[in-house]
Amino acid sequence: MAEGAALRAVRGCLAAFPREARELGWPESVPYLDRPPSPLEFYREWVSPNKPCVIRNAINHWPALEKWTSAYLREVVGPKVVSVAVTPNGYADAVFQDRFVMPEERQMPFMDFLDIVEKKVTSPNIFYVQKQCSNLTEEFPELVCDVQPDIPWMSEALGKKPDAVNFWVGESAAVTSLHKDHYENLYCVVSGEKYFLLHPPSDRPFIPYELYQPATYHISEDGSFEIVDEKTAEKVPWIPLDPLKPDLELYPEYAQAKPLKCTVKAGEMLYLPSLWFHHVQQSHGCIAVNYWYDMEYDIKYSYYQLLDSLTKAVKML
Ligand SMILES: O=C(O)CCC(=O)C(=O)O
Repeated sequence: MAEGAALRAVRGCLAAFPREARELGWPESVPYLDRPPSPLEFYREWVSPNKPCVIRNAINHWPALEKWTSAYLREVVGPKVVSVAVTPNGYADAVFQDRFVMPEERQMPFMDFLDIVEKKVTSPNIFYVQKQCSNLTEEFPELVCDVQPDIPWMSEALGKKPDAVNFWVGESAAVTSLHKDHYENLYCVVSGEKYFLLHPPSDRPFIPYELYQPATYHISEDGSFEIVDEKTAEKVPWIPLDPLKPDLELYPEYAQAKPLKCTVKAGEMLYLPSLWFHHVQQSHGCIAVNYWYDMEYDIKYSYYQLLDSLTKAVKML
């Protein structure tokens, strides 16, 4: 076969693969479970087939659901200085002006952050408690007793404890741009709502990735933001596309991708499987805790790597 024909054949396979995978295995919408599963059931039905679901009645017993009012949070962690991501536009860790731009990580008393979220103080900027290195246990240990250190049926199913337990509190304008990671993610909403847009890993051929110079927002004396390059850091592969208003002229393949959308309400938990692309928004002041369990680097991971490499290779030609 001539090289051109071989390339067309590979392109055709890559274009057909997401649809075939969807027909074989992915749901049209994210299913709900009415109770937490047994470890075996969870592994068999959801983790192993890499399928998302929303689980109800799994965290009803958490004191956090009742306790985490503004008054309680102010009393318990109010004066404490914590890390808050600040951006001019709500996008922390996202592509902007041809850079991968990270937020200013501002150290501020948690109650000053709450004043901004509750609009007692006005700010033109967008604030999000979203530091992901297990910030619940590292920065908010006072709150750990109101949730669980891990999710027992998940820890048993996977035979390990979570790598990180993260605490998220944000303004409605704070957006997490489309990305994927290597965690089996149990995402629990304590108050408010989270809005997820998801793509299965098999949609990779339709999702653009580019390499970007990393940079960070720095606030200037006059309060405006400048974007400062992290000159010594390596380029970061990231998705430039906004799935809420995709530029289909630039990224025509994305027209064929079919995102799943789901709302996770207070008291519910989303199982967001490893390698799934996700874009996340929230209702104003939403509070959430999530558990990141490292994925198994098994054959599923290898197949994804192959799909990723083939997608990149055909783009180079
Ligand atoms: O809640 C968010 O804003 C983002 C969560 C997320 O991306 C993650 O846990 O991987």
